[in-house]
Amino acid sequence: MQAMTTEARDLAARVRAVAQQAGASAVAIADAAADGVTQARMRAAFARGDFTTWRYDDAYAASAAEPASILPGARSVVCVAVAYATNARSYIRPMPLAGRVSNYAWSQDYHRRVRDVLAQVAAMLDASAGECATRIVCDTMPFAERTFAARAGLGWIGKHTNLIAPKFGSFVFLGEIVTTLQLEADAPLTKSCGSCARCVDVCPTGALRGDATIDARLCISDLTQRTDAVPAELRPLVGTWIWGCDLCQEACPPTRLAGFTGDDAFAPRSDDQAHPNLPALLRLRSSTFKRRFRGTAMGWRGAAVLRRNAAVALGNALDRSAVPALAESLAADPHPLVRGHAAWALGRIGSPRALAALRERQPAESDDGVRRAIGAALKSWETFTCAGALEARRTSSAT
Ligand code: B12
Ligand code: SF4
Ligand code: SF4
Repeated sequence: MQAMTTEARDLAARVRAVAQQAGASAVAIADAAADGVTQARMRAAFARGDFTTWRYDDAYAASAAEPASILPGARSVVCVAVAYATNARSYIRPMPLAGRVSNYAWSQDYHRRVRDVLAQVAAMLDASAGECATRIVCDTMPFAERTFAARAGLGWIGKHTNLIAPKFGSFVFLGEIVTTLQLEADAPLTKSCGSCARCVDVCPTGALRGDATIDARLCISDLTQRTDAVPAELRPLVGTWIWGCDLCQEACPPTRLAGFTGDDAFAPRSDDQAHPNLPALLRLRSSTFKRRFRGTAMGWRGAAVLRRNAAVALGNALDRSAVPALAESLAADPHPLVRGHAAWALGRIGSPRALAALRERQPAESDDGVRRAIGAALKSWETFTCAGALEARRTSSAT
C-alpha cells in the first residue's frame, strides 16, 4: 500500500472541513481503483433483466465501476451524504383522495443542493492543484455512487440496496467528486444488516430479493417514473404512491432510529406537495405542472406521467367520489396513456356510474389501446357479475 504523504492527509482534512461547512451531513474518501465486484454484480443484474426500464448494459457497468472512465488519471473519490429526512408526515394530515409523494421528491430538487456542496469542495481542490483536477457526479453519469460511498466508509449497502449512513440512516442523498489528486482514504465500515429483513418483507411488489439486489421493474419508485404504461398486474400494488416510494426505508431500523436529520430545505413546499389531491392531479396541465413541479425531483417526466399516476392511485383508493374526475379524464384527456389508465381505474371502482362512463366512451374512443382498456375494465365486471349471479342462483336453489 502506498504510504500516505502529509500533503494527502492535509488535503483530506481540508476536504472534510469544506464539505461540512458547505452543508454535507457526512463526508468520506475512497481510493479510485476500479471495482470488479460492482462490475460483476451490475452485469449479473442487467443479464437478469432487473434494469431493462433503464436500458443499462455492460458498457454502463464497465464505466460505472471505473472512476478513470469519468476522469483519466483519477486517484481519489470524495463521497458526500446529505440527510433529507424531515418529520413532515407527522404534521401533514392527508385530506381524502390524497396521493403519496416520497420524501425525496417533495421539496427542492436534491441535485442542486448536493451539487452546491460538491462545487465548493471541487473549487478548493482545483485551486490547490493549480488546475482543474476534479469531476462532479450526482446522478449525472454512469457511476456506482453507492459502491464508492461504501468503500469510503460513508455507510453500508442495505438489503433495500440503499446506502445506510450510521448517524443518518438511508434517507441521505449521495454525491461524489472524482479527482486526480491523492487524498488520504477512509476505511470501509464493518457493519451489515445482519439477520434483519424488514425491508424485504414490507415491499408490496416483492422487488427486493434480500441479497442487496432489486428487480427495478417491480419497484414502485420505477413504476411511477416510467413513461409508458404501468403493467396492469402491478397497478393494484402501487397503492396511492404517485411519485417514488418510501416503504422499505420507513421500515428500516437504522433509518428509523436516526430520526429526522434533514434540514428545513427538505420539508415539503406545501402539504399538497407531499399529498396531492388526486382528482386535481388528474386535471394537471403543462402550464400548472411547470409552476408546481419544476425544481423538484418530480419535474422531469412531464404532466401526463403524473396524470397517469393519479389514475392508478385513484383506482387503488376505490373512492366513488372520484368517478366524475376519472370519467372526464377518460373522455377528454389528450394523452391515450392517461385515458387507458383512467379506464382501468373506473373498472376497479366498478360502481354503476363508473361502468356507465366506460360504456358511454367505448364507441367514441379512437385509440386501439384505450378501447382495449375499456373492454378489459368492463369485462372484469361482466365476469364478476356472471359469476355472482351464478353463485346466487346456486345458493338459492340449494336453500
Ligand atoms: C437507477 C436508479 C434507481 C432505480 C433503480 C434502483 C437501484 N436500487 O438500483 C429506481 C428507479 C428503482 C430507483 C429508486 C430509488 N432511488 Co435511485 N438511483 C438510481 C441511479 C440513477 C442508478 C443506480 C444504479 O446504477 N443501479 C444499478 C445497480 C445494479 O447498481 P448500484 O445499486 O449502484 O450498486 C450496487 C453495487 O454497488 C453493489 N455492490 C457492490 N459491491 C457490493 C458489496 C456488497 C457486500 C453488497 C451487499 C453490494 C455491493 O450493490 C449495489 C446494490 O446492488 C442512482 C444514482 C447512481 N448513479 O448511483 C440513484 C440512487 C441510487 N437513488 C437514490 C434514491 C434516493 C432512490 C429512492 C430512495 C427514491 C424513492 N424514494 O423512490 C428509491 C429507492 C428504491 C430502492 N429500494 O432502491 C439515491 C440513493 C441514496 C442512498 N442512500 O443510497 C441514489 C444514489 C441517487 C443519489 N445520488 O442520491 N433509483
Ligand atoms: S421503494 Fe417501495 S417498491 Fe421499491 S423496493 Fe422499496 S418498498 Fe419495494
Ligand atoms: S430494513 Fe433491515 S435488512 Fe433492510 S436495509 Fe434496513 S437494516 Fe438492512
